[in-house]
Amino acid sequence: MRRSATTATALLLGAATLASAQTYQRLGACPKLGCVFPPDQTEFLAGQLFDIRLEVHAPVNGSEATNGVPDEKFTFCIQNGKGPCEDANKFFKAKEPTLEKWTFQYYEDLFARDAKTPTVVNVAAKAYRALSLSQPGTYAAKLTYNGGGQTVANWVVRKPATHRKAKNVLFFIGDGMTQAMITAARLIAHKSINGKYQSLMQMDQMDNLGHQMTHSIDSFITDSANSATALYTGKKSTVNALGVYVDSSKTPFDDPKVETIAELFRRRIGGALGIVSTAYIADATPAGLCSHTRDRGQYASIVTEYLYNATFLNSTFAWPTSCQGPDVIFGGGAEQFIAGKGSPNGTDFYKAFQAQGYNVIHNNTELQAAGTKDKTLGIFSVSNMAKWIDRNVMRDNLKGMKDSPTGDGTDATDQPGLKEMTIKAIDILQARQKKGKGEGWFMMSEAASIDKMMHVLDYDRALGDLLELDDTIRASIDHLKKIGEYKNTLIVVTADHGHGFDVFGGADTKYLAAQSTDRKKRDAVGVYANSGLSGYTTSPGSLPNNQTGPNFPVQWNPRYTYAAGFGANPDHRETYAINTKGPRVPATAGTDGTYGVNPADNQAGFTVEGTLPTDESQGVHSLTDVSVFANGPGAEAFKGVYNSIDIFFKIADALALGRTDGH
Ligand SMILES: *[C@@H]1O[C@H](CO)[C@@H](O)[C@H](O)[C@H]1NC(C)=O
Ligand SMILES: *[C@@H]1O[C@H](CO)[C@@H](O)[C@H](O)[C@H]1NC(C)=O
Ligand SMILES: *[C@@H]1O[C@H](CO)[C@@H](O)[C@H](O)[C@H]1NC(C)=O
Ligand SMILES: *[C@@H]1O[C@H](CO)[C@@H](O)[C@H](O)[C@H]1NC(C)=O
Ligand SMILES: *[C@@H]1O[C@H](CO)[C@@H](O)[C@H](O)[C@H]1NC(C)=O
Ligand SMILES: CC(=O)N[C@H]1CO[C@H](CO)[C@@H](O)[C@@H]1O
Ligand SMILES: [Zn+2]
Repeated sequence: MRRSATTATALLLGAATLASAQTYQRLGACPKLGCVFPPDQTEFLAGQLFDIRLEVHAPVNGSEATNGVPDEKFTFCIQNGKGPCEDANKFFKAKEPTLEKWTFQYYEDLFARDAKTPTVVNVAAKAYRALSLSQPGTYAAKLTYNGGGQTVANWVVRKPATHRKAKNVLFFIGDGMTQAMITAARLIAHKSINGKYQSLMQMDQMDNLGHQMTHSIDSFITDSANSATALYTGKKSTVNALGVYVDSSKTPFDDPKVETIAELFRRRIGGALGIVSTAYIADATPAGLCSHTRDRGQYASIVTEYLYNATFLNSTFAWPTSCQGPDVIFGGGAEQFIAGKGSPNGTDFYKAFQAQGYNVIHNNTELQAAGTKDKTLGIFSVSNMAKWIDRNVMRDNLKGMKDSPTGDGTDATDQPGLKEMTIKAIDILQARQKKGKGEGWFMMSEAASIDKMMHVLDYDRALGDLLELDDTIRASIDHLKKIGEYKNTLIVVTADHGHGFDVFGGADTKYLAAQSTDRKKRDAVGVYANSGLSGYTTSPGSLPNNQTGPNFPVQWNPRYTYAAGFGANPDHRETYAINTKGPRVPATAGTDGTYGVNPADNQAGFTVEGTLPTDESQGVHSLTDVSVFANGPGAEAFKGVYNSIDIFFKIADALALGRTDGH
């Protein structure tokens, strides 16, 4: 999908054309020695705030070697349509930014990595902060350097919707969820007679269906951070980046920012904002709504940005927009709040939230009892929250985790599920929204462990959490109908990327366990005619609390299970039976530090050789497009095949967040 950034090919740079298809890049989205961020192909919502970063690179050695002295006298102008290219300071009424200089290193390829010969690059750079373009149209941002070399970024400001269709937006993200997983979940949770399902998933029954392409800006596989950036800002970015483009400087906080849908909703409408996730709350998918850093691992900064803003973190990088303290934050991740752990400055960050007027709660009992008047922070566990299967079917697995969100070392045995969190969040947002112009709310609700359990090849737990997401969507629709808000609410359900998971047959787990060789164990797999029928929907199983239907399996460990595989896996063993002792650990590190079969995992199974580099302990994301389902006002726009960034524009248009007066 990438196009060369310029029409006037760099005569002066001659041989310095770098293939961008390689493993390592000098700087993503900057194929030439002059870099403009936002780069070529960027699209903006009218009035959306963004920073600009300009860099001129002078490699000291390697295949693009120069004299090593970056041009500090580069110029930058903006052309609107067919008009003249106006100096950027004048165009944006900005003052001349200060020149910055730094040096970075990168490996050109795997040979250079093995030989430990990095290429060294000297950089001259400038940054403009918090600009916006309010007039729809085309723009060419032109960086001229090295005596005539040019990098051109073609930008488009889309024509915004002027009429607000949706009062509320409920945005569900099934992290890592693919159609193959939805199909598998349907198979185990919904009864079928002679090939016909007797009930369907809620996702199967949505009004509009689309597909979105999840690629990163500079690689074709994405992670949850840069796909969150695409979904929430309408801008592609780089792996690990939240609400920024990635520049080459060292600090993870000075990268050029872009305004998110949550910030726009707060700034433009002033509506109520909710963030719900079953992950630790500083994880990428929730963090992407309010954070601006190229390193998703900056957890303390991420929770600080929930409460305050990016300017609070470093006033040098002025950013006049923020989530303004969301009305609801529910999830795991107590380690970023408990004093002395990973909290900001090691302080008690629960107290910091309380000081800003938050009601702070820690378990499902408190969640159910909570009023709807106050801003509410619900942190229900250390790290990721417990999986649906362990909360509902195999509750013994909650014991001994020592993951109480209070940090007292006890077990978090009273955790709410995604459904309980989402319904309570709706009630709080509903109560806290303003009257008149500022009415309405925006909520993102994430089923995080579809992804987390697919990573560890624990397919059952991933599908359990997928079914919980489906149950949450169903319950949310019912609840919105009950409170009279269904017709006012745009509901969008999608994923941020996929995993290479699919079901290819059935397995006789009893026969498999009884065989003594790997090759004979594989005989237990039934393909085509021998795949059989779903053993999960027919009779109750032998585990406690196993009657978990409707819309869930009535048993999780039938003799005849589904046989599933993964497109990208470490060495591991398969039994095709559920892990009854809690989430799976498929591979562990050997004495040389590389990953192989975990000796304790699936001991009755056969070995499947890995397809990934041996430093990967888990499965990884895959290329597939992911589905989008939508109901409610503005939902028709979600039909068809489009890019991840279009989701941002479709939601922004349903809320009429684009403004041509620039304010
Ligand atoms: C570039 O120079 C640095 C510093 O002298 C050196 O460590 C590195 O190996 C060189 N890289 C290449 C590709 O020659
Ligand atoms: C803010 O950023 C500037 C520029 O990178 C840096 O010099 C300064 O130390 C930062 N301040 C804090 C408090 O991190
Ligand atoms: C950032 O948060 C601080 C602390 O609440 C506040 O004083 C400041 O005005 C905020 N700045 C912006 C630009 O929102
Ligand atoms: C951390 O401490 C520094 C220095 O005391 C202070 O400027 C900063 O605001 C604190 N950050 C948070 C998130 O409390
Ligand atoms: C829920 O949290 C409250 C307050 O921390 C505590 O008193 C109560 O015992 C907890 N309930 C359960 C069931 O864990
Ligand atoms: C709680 C529950 O429903 N347990 C059932 C699980 O399945 C066994 C075997 O069918 C039943 O005996 C239990 O009552
Ligand atoms: Zn993932």
